[in-house]
Amino acid sequence: MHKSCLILGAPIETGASQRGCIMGPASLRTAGLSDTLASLGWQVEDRGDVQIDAQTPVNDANAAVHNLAETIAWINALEPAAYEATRNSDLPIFMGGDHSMSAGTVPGVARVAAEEGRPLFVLWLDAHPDLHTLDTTESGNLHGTPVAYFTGQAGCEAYPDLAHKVAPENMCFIGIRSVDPAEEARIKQLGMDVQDMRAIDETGVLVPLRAFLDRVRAANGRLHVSFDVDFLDPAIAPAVGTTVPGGATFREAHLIMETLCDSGLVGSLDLVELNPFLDERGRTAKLLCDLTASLFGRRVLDRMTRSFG
Ligand code: Z70
Ligand code: MN
Ligand code: MN
Ligand code: MN
Repeated sequence: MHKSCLILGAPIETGASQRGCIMGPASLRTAGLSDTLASLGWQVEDRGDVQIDAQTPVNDANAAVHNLAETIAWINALEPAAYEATRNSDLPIFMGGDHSMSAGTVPGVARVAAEEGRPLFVLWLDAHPDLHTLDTTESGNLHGTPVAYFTGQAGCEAYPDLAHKVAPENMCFIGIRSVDPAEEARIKQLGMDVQDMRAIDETGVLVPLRAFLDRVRAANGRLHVSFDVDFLDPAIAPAVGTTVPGGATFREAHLIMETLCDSGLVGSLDLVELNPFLDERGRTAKLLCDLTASLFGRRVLDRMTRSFG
């Protein structure tokens, strides 16, 4: 039996500081994401882009917050879409769109996990922890808020009610190198597993990743991976509005995806923050496709072929 992958687009850009992420799903399609995964033996179906309903105007006490009504409409549309795609395929892909998308996709996946009676774990590959509440964000860019929302932090009440939270101790962040003071306070308060770039330089990516995967396996957990393009070094992935120097290398990123594949634990994937308006001849979109291929089983050499012993 071939494993199945449903693909959904979420052309949302109102959470980011710059426009352009609306073209993210189209760019990943042009780069050949579906065919790439099909060539690896997956049964792939692209269900097109999720649509949002009419928005109800809403104001937040924090005047910096902008595009809240549209973000709420996206959360309301994406939670059921992500739930259905996760129920109905082995490893759905949610193509953003900016990272506010995950305020909809992660709660949808959390509903599946709750129905299975399994805990949901989330691996957040990002330069940023996206841990602002609607009260603490200074930029008002709502792509900085999804983690605070889906872990149930006070200060996100203007967002839709949350039926299934992600436990803060079930998160792991890798690649972090831009943290605002309110986010750092939150990380300490919640005791979250945050691997900043210094930690990666000291141990390599596999030490914290394997420790996290062991925790997921021991708990019989479901694992969601949220991949922000700015996790990568801007030199290899220029198509992102918020470049931060010192990101993950090509080899670190592939090694993470290969290790995730080997674990057999990943049940859903976000690909977010791709801004094709800033890309160079499609190279960032192609790189995202190739990294996804590593997660879906592509190998330089099959390890069985290579070993002689
Ligand atoms: C900053 C803010 C952010 C993503 C940038 C940056 C947030 N902490 N998130 N790119 N994905 O504006 O709140
Ligand atoms: Mn992010
Ligand atoms: Mn980021
Ligand atoms: Mn508020």
